[in-house]
Amino acid sequence: MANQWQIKRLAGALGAEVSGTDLTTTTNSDIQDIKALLTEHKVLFFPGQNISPEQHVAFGHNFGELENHPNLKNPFTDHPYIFELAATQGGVADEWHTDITFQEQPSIMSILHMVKCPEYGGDTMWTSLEQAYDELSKPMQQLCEGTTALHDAAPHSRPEVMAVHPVVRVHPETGRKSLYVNEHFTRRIVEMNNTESRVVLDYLTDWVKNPRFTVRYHWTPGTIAIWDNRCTQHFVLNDFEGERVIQRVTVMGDQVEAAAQPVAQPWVREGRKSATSRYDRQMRQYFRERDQEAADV
Ligand SMILES: O=C(O)CCC(=O)C(=O)O
Repeated sequence: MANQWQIKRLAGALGAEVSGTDLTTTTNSDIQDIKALLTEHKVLFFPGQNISPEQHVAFGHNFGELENHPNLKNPFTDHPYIFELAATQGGVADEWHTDITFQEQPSIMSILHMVKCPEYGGDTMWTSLEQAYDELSKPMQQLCEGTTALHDAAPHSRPEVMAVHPVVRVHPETGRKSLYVNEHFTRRIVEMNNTESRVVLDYLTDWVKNPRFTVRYHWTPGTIAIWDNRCTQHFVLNDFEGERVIQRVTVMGDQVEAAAQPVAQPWVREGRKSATSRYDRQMRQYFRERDQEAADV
């Protein structure tokens, strides 16, 4: 790398802080360096940037096409490519998640600008889904690789917006495998019955929170964070008082590549409807719509 930036690793699993940069004046070669660093560290922090919303969006365009949030509205900033979370509006993402996995093509990366920081608290944590996968036992890895999972946008009051993704995805650049289920958006392992799915999903979504897989970042105003959304989850600590405002630019997604094909057909509940079959009905709806779309083509 030709740049004289200082790179400081922040944890064993992922995360590095980069200083000596100005993200408003990046060259093509700087962008290549940032991409390489992101592949290596999965989440990068650039303190002291203070860029305007327009400069933030212009920086984001270097990495691909941008998308606005499909479901949520901004409290303050009216810009088509900026998604804003403000604490006064209840915008605290304190459940572990990979962004917008309820879409067929979830975003590949996000660029966050910390605009207004609380005096204390409000740190964000990220976890490495590659390490989470690597440290599963072989039988558990095999079980996960042969399955897919249903995700939905219920946290945004839109449970009808759904996608099915492999439980283990492959990173298109590195070939590494990630455990791709999260407690915020993942509802059901498609090939298992509801009881089995609940136990396995609870286990996996808990497993990814293992502190050994994580990094925790304490913000200062003006810091930019960039993360690879294909192999990480994140979580905000809801332990602050006062205002916390962040703005996000989101780079559009790619098709999620499976580590293996599912070992079975979707598990469909036979017999009478039951109060316990909420996600069975949701799955049926998803597959009915998908089959209908295929028939219409
Ligand atoms: O507020 C943060 O630190 C993270 C925001 C977040 O969870 C998101 O942009 O998806």
